[in-house]
Amino acid sequence: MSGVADTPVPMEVVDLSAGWSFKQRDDAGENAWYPVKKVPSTVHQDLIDNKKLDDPFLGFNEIKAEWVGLKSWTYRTTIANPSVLPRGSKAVLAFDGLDTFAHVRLDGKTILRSDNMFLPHRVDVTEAIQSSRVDQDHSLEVEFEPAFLKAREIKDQHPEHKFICFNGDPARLAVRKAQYHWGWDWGPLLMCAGIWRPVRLEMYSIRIADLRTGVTIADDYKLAAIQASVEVEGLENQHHGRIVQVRFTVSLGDREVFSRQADVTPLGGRHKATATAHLEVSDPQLWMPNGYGQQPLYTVSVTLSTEEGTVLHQDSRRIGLRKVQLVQEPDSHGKSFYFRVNDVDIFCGGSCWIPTDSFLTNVTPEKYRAWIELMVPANQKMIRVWGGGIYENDAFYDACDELGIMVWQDFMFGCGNYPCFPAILTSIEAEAVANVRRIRHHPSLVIFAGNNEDYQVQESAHLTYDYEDKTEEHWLKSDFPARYIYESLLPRISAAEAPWIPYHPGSPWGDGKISSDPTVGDMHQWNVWHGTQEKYQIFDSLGGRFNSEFGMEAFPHIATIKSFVEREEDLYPQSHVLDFHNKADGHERRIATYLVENVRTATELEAYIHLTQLIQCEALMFGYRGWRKQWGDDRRCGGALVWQLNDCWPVTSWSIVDYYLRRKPAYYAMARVLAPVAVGIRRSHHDWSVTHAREPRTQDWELWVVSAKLTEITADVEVKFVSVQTGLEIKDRIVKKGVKVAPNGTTDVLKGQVDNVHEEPHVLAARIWVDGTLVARDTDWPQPLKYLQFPDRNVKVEMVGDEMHVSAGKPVKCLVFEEREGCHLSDSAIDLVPNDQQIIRVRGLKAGEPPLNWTYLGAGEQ
Ligand code: BMA
Repeated sequence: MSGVADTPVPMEVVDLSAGWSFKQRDDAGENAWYPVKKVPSTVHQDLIDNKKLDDPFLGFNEIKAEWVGLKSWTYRTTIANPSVLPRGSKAVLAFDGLDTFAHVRLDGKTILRSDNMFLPHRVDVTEAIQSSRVDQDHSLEVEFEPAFLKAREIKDQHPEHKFICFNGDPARLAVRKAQYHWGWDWGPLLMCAGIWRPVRLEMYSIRIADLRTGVTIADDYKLAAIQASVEVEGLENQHHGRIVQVRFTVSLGDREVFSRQADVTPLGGRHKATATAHLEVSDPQLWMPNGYGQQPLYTVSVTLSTEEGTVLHQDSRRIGLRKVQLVQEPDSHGKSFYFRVNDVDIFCGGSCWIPTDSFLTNVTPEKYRAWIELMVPANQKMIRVWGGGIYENDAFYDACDELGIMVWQDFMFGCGNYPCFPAILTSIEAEAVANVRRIRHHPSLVIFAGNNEDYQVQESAHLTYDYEDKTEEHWLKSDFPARYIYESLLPRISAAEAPWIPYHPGSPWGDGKISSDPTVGDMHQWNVWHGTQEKYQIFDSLGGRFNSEFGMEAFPHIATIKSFVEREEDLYPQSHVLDFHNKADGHERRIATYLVENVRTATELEAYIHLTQLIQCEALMFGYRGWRKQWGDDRRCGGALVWQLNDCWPVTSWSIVDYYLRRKPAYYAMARVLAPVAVGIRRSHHDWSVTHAREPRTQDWELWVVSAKLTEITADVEVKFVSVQTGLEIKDRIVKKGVKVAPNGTTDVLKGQVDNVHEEPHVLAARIWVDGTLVARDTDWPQPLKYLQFPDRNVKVEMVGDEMHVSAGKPVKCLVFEEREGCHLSDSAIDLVPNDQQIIRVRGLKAGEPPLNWTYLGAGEQ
């Protein structure tokens, strides 16, 4: 290495994404190496690209891919020798993520061994770079050992621990790697390995190692203060007494709104220093969630430069100015659990998120954006990053910031009793610090939760837990040691690194009570589908203070099914390959149960898809609609997050949008009940399938309006009573004008009775107008739907420009339009009653293309 410079020089970054090849570690010879398109990558995709592996998403190929996860793999590249590494400068290899048991060698010498996928690494390689000749390139090699086998080895080394879990091999608990790689009840077992996040070589004399931005907003919202601080590495490399200048700026778009110079103060040791600044934004433009305002994003930048103005390093964070509170206060229902943003209470209707591909490196920033964009018109406010996946990519949080989707972030522990041996605790601590630091500035991030369902595992396996025992030593020695992680380690880290983000020990967590306690904390309500398999019509009565999981499976789109079914003859609902692409315990029974309880079932595939999707639609509607109503009852329910928004491969699961981003009908049903102003109508439930159940003589019904508006609105409301058989109104409609609708709450408007003895089966059809505009509808049907007849519905769908005008002569349940590639519908999965034409806007339908197909419940009946 030659070239000596004694003035500090700007940081230089060499991207190391190209020039890689890989091989099975034990294969010898140059022929064993195959090219890698680009790093980050995963070994499965690299094998597919080289035609050494059939696409594991097709048919039964997942099984054929098993060997990949049982082998060791080596990746290599060369790094061109940098021409100049100035005196006093450093060379660092930065690995943002290695999956998982990695052994890294530079020029044949070990420079790093790592065993935590979630941990970034920085390795000082100055000596190796400096000691080489100018014309000598460097070889970089990363070898991955099979995590599946390593996990079992580590597990065996810890007989003192009870490895218990739901989903996957219990050995997964011993390894810090995305837990869903071990297979989940919606995902294949594909044990990835590889350089899954960027790698680069950095050369610098001085660097911003961390930038922290804590925002506080004055009570009157006239001023936002940003407490900004940086950690500076390499201050000792200043040459000839040159003073490094630190400058902070805040800008909005191109406009700089504040700037400040700061001094660097050494931090004890020789290598670290800090600089802090108090930055101010007057008349701040506030960041608000989707539907409540805009999402202005300010940039806080920091520049290190020499006295002469040479910029040595720059870094920035894009932030939002907002205040977030998790309101947990004693109230008439127990203890509240809801979010308040800039003093506005927000009902968090939204979704849970799983890693959106089995092969994480295939998810582009555009794809992240497309996923989050789906949530916006669907009136969703929150997404929960579930603990069995990953701390998501920056692009995910960026999209949430830009679109106003609040993020609930679990730490990466899921459905298990995690061990706490010293090495894993050290690793978890480093992982938590690194990831909290990486994502804490995102305004969308509103809560950290310690884990997913680990307290439920503890409860079901009767592991030691005494809430009153606050001695951490006892926790660590108990058979539920991870309590230490969730109640001591992680809260400490989040308080130190991101005190502005509320921390919650688990999802769910009952604050010392059982995690399913409905009076406190959040809750996962799985007694519809799993558990006691209740009827979904009573979802609202099963909720807690915040329902962070609940769901119902539905088949994906027919095109998605056809993407993995290789033989025409397997295109029937119960075929082996369709069952294989459903990983949920007892799925045949459960789908069948909910179908036979509610609808006349079918055997033809497309009809069956529609039925399962209709059931999902109904189930989620019953959940969200009822829980949103409770929001107005002293915030009895603070939010509901469906399990799950997305899929990681083509599968039948609880997702509301499938792997190829094709919406299932439930997506639309949710959007309707989460609309800013929505009307709800329902008759009381009767359980028709309990022994000797008779239809009750009468059923009460009620009509209410929910509003997310922050001021009172005046509305007109109407209810019609429409015979299912004839389509005629069986009694006088009720119209109520000038209803005062409470802001950000629920208003009860009408009540009545259905007389099952003297009245024929009929639909309660409600509509609401605000300022003369029809804003929402709801219909309530006699249950179960299977007892109803649907002949001669006389459905008409007329294309008028880019609108579909839809009407029917008799009540129609769940009219679903085809989801065609490239088309966006303003609504689907609608119910219709006579004399109430509905208009659906279609975006993306090209001229000359045939109109969209559609179907509805009982469409085939004569
Ligand atoms: C929840 C989740 C997942 C699981 C889902 C469906 O408990 O946390 O672990 O996939 O249920 O069973």
